[in-house]
Amino acid sequence: MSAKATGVLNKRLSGDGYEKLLKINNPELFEFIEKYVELCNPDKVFVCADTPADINYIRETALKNGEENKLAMKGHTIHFDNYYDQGRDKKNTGILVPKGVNLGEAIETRDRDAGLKDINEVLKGIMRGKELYILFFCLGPTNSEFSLPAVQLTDSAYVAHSESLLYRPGYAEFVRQGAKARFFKFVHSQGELDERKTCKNLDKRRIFIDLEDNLVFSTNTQYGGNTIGLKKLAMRLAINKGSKEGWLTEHMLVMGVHGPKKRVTYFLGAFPSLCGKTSTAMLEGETIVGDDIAYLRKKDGEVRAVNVEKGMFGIIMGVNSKDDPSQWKALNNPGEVIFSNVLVTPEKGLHWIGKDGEVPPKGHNHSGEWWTGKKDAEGKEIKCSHPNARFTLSLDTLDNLDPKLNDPKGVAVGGIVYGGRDSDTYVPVEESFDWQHGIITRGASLESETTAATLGKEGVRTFNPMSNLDFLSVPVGKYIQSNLDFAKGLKKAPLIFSVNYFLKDKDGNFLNEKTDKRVWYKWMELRSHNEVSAIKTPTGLVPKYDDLKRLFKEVLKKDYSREAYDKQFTLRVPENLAKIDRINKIYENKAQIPDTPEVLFRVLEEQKVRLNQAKEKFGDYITPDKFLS
Ligand code: SPV
Ligand code: MN
Repeated sequence: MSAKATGVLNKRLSGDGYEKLLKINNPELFEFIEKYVELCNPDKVFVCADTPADINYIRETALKNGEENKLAMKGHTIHFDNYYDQGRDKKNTGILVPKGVNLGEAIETRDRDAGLKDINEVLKGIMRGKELYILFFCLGPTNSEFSLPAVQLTDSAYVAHSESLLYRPGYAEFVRQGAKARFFKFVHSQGELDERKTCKNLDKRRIFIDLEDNLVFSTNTQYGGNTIGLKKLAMRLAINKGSKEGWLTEHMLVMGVHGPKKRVTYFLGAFPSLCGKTSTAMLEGETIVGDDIAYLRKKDGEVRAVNVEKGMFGIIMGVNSKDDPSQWKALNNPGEVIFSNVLVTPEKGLHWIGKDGEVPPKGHNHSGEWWTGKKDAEGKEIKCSHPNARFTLSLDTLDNLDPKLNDPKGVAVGGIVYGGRDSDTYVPVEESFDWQHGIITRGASLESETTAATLGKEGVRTFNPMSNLDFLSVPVGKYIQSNLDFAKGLKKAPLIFSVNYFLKDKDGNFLNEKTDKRVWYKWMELRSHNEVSAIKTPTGLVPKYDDLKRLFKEVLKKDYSREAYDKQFTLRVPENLAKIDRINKIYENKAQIPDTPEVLFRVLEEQKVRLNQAKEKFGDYITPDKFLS
């Protein structure tokens, strides 16, 4: 390391911070830290070496500085983000691209030189009067081919505390790897705070991703999706790295689905935010490995996957004792949980949209003091909690945790599931014909009606390939090609399915109950072992009525009627054709997506031909029995 770096850091690090850093022999790390300590100019710098005392310091500081407050239940704390900082800020998030690089307009970018100049201005002196926390983590299990070391600089004890729950500690890994370590870097500052300890200067909100330097900047925001570097910010760096090295970073849950004779088959699931991803990962009777982000690698002809994280930053809206028993238990017992943007009652209890019981008439929430009927500056009624309100906990507090969470080899993947908020097109569960058909007609064609997880209007159907569009750092076409190529050399590719939890009838009523999905996963598990047959339709392979009837009885103790099956599994030809037209148009737009693989158009065209043939024979709406040969 340079003499200058050691000199500056020796002077500026508090307590034994400098000694802790010296144990890591990595000049790049020192130079990085020195540069941003000098630029951001904090009053104090704390180095976290992952000891219980260090973690406790972060936890206590978040309380002391008011970013979190204690609740009645032991270990529970509450944090608020600014009223207008409640979701991922897509508008102010951009990949910094050097001149001449074209990622396509589907991906938000900024000119790299201009972006770096701008962010350096914003960061100048931003931590004056504050403490900077330096933290080390490992993305993926430690001691594994999947492990990626990462360092976070932040002036938010809340962000640091959240990360200590969500990620595996990495200080020891940095010490072990020394100068060899290639790591991701994150610099975050919440900027000035108001009296409620929420961000004041939202106009200076920036989330800039510099792929050249494996570095992400985030300023003047607190919402976890914008600030927790190792979450969605690291995804952009990992997608770029994996695309060069032949592995994938996906916005996917990882779960163990429990089949007959104690067999466990691992499934991955990609869903846009607020579309049932966490509730799927937490499905009753199954076990959770992860609920948000997975790395996928090929090993000995198999797809193996790990959860990048070890905790959960889950949506709390709708969590209730009946539908989500494991989450309910974790959120209603003593233990370390950070709640954000929910209602705190005068007794320091909690309430949120969809929780059991009555909504208390008053308390305080993300809007400050709150009462029933309160309206915001735009005249919109403020609910007791924000729809994107969250809870943060370590997965080991859950009673349904899968034992393979930290397995350095990851889990073997039997199936991949794609799902979105789709009220009128796809049937509740369907298998694709093969990997290519699945990647193209499920993953690459994924659409979803927008939700509160990102800022902006809700309920608009949007294109979201693999539910990963917000996090892509390579052109969409290239990313799809990497997904297509990933099956090369596999002994048996995982099966690819679509699910749709949001299908409605013509009157706008949901056709399924929340718990029905338990049956879909059991069916998929059996399919992945070839233990049930299926009906071939123009769009894929759908379950047979008798198999579902048996599974509904076994899993849910419910009688499943033929009428319900017919309604749910009717092939909706016009809606499917309209979807293909929409998707084709998106991929044909070269300004948006410059490099769509030709095979995508071919596979969609073949599906269109099959749909039109079926339409000629059976009409617009076709029950599955028509396809039984
Ligand atoms: C999501 O919105 O997909 C989340 C939460 O998982 S965030 O951290 O905001 O990305
Ligand atoms: Mn997510």
